[in-house]
Amino acid sequence: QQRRTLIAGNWKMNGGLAANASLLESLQAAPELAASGSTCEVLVCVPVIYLSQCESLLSSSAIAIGAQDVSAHLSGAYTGEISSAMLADFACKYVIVGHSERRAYHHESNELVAQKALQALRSGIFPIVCVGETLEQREAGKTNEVVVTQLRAVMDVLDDGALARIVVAYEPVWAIGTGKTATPEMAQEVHAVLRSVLAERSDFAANRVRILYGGSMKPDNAQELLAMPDIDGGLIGGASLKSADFLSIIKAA
Ligand code: 3PY
Repeated sequence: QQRRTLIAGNWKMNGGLAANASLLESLQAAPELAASGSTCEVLVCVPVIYLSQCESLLSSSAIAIGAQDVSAHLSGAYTGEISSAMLADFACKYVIVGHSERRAYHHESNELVAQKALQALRSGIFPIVCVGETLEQREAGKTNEVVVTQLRAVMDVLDDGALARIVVAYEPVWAIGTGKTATPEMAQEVHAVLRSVLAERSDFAANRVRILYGGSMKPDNAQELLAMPDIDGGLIGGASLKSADFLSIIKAA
C-alpha cells in the first residue's frame, strides 16, 4: 500500500495567538514529529484568521497547514466568505469541506460541498471531504447509503485526475465530540465501501485516495483504528489541541 498516512488536526473554533504559538512550539520540538517524517504526514487545520500566524511559525516545519472551510465561489460579492485562492496565499495545503458541523449548523448540502471541493482543487488545495451518518441513520441501517451519496456528489463534479487528489474523512456524526468512537471493524467496513465506490471510477483513485477516520480518535484508540487496511489516517478534533495527545496519535501512525 503506497498511501502515506495523514494525521490531521481539526482545531475547530479553538485557539488564539498565544495558545497556537505554544501548541505549535511543543509539537515542533517533539522527537515524535521528527521521527514521523518517513511514515506519516502531519497537518493542522486552523481557524482561517490564524493561517498567516501558522504559516510563519511553521515555515521550515514538517507540519502542513490547512483550513476548515472554503467558499464554493471564485470571488465577488459573497460577504464574509474566503476563497480558495485566498487560502492558497497562506501556504494552505488542505481544506476540510463538508464537516458534519457545517452540514448541520450551516445547512451545507452535498452539492455545495462538492462545489467547495472543486473550487479548492482549482487553487491547488487538496480537499478533505467529510462524510458520515447520524445515529438515527445508522440505526435505520442507512449508513452506507448516506456516506455513498455524500461521496458520489463530489465524484460527480470531478474528473479522474481531480478525484485522485482528494482526501475523504469518514466521521460518524454520533462519534463527533461525544467521546464515542466507532470500533475499528465498524469503521473499516465503511472505509471499504467508500473505497469500492471510488474504484467504480478508477482503480488509480481507489488506490491513491486516503480515507481518514474522524470522530473522537484519541491516543488510546488510534493504533487499532490505524491498523485497519482501509484507514489511512485520522481527522482529530479535541485530541489535536493537546500536544501530548496529538503526538501520541502521530506516534501510533
Ligand atoms: C472530532 O473528532 O470530533 C472531529 O470532528 C474531527 O473533525
